[in-house]
Amino acid sequence: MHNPEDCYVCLIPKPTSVFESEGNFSLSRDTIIFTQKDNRETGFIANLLSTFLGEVSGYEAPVREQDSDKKQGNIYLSLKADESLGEEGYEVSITTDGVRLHANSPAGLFYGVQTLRQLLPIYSSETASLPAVSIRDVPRFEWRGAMLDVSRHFFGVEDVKRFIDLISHYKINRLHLHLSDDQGWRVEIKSWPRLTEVGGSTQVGGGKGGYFTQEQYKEIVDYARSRYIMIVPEIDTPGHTNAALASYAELNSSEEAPELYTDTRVGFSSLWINSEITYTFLDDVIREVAALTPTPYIHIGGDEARSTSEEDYKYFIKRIQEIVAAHGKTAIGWSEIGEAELLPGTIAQIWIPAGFENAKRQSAKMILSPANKIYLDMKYDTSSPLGLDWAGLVSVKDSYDWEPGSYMEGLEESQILGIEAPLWTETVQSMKDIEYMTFPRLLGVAELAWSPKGQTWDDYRQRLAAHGERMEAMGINFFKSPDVDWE
Ligand code: IFG
Repeated sequence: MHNPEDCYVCLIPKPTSVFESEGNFSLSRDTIIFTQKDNRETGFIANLLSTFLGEVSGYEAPVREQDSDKKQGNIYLSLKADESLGEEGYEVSITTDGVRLHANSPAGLFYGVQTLRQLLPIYSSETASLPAVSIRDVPRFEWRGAMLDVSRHFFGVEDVKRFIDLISHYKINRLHLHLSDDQGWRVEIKSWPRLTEVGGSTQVGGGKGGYFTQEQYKEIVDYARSRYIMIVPEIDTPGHTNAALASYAELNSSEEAPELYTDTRVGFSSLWINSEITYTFLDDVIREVAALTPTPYIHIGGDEARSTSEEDYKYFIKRIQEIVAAHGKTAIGWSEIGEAELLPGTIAQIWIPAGFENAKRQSAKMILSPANKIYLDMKYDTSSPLGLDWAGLVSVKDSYDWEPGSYMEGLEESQILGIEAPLWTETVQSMKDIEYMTFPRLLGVAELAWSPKGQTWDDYRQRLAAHGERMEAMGINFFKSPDVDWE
């Protein structure tokens, strides 16, 4: 059993700096949380902290608005902070008589509260307390992402919200939703209703599939935003499009709609590159998705377009970037888009080497998702009951023990926005399956994305060992990897 008092040694992601001092701050019925006046965001965050305190002390500290700095309580959330903390950093000081959390923005306060949560005991106790430490914490990368493929197997709003809650505990700030593929179209497009009526009606294995209505999609976006997670919608093109092609005959050069597809091959589908209806279709889709997603990015896929000629692919990628820009968004695409001319600002998500050199030559910003390191659908080992292994087996150690800043040959760290761990769901059918493949590998991704360069596997694996109990307490169905001496 890990001694909760020492929990500052088990924080994940590891903070920039931690200074321990004597004693601790005991929670009591007198504990009061003070927050900013008239600020809905900090009010939400203060209430989240109150909930976390309630989980371990049995009573939820009241939240009051700070009407002056005179000493009135013992937990303070303040938006007055050192500018060197940037947009997402925070400082927290815990002493025997109180907690002071400072950040320049609500996001920083949110991350500070997640750290406080990990400093609290795992289980409730009358003598719940926080260790006296002072922490200064600033993220290394701005893009700290996870991806959930809701196309191969569909996952509803409640599963996505749980996934958002769980990844938010580790300061992940991007959730890329893979909303369309050969096997399913998962977001309602009002101008092309058959995309979901037909294209959303099945999934891998032939099950009933499903889709998000626009209301449900907006509910997910709002839920993520209140946890400082940006939703990044992906409409995969020009390949991985069988669900759309099966929904509208006119989208096909043969003028015939193919059958719905419920197996797991890739690379056999392509939009009709040389027909204007394709661009009218995409303009409608991107207009509606952009209107539903108040975040700067739209992911257009671009991967495995094996049924699109090289010339058609380059022409297509140029046009779809123009459509995305016309709707005021920045395009993101998988590695291969580097083979086409990229608009300034377009981001390449590197999963395999294809396209990387040309994307680098065009000075594109990159998100690193190396399949042999952080594809969460890769088996942990030969005994994994789920997952694939085309990129190799990816143990907990493999997914942690690499250095993003120097992983890609000749890529400057300044060109790297950050990293993102995709979970493809060909073999993943339930929330329990999602948790099994995602945890604990995502904790290592979160640390690589947030913590200062130079952490070591030996130090991390000890902190991770203490998190087994914490993940169990959260009901997470995580893989008890033999790489870790779980406590
Ligand atoms: N590659 C495909 C995914 C998925 C994956 C499974 C990318 C960008 C293999 N494209 O990864 O659709 O099938 O590991």
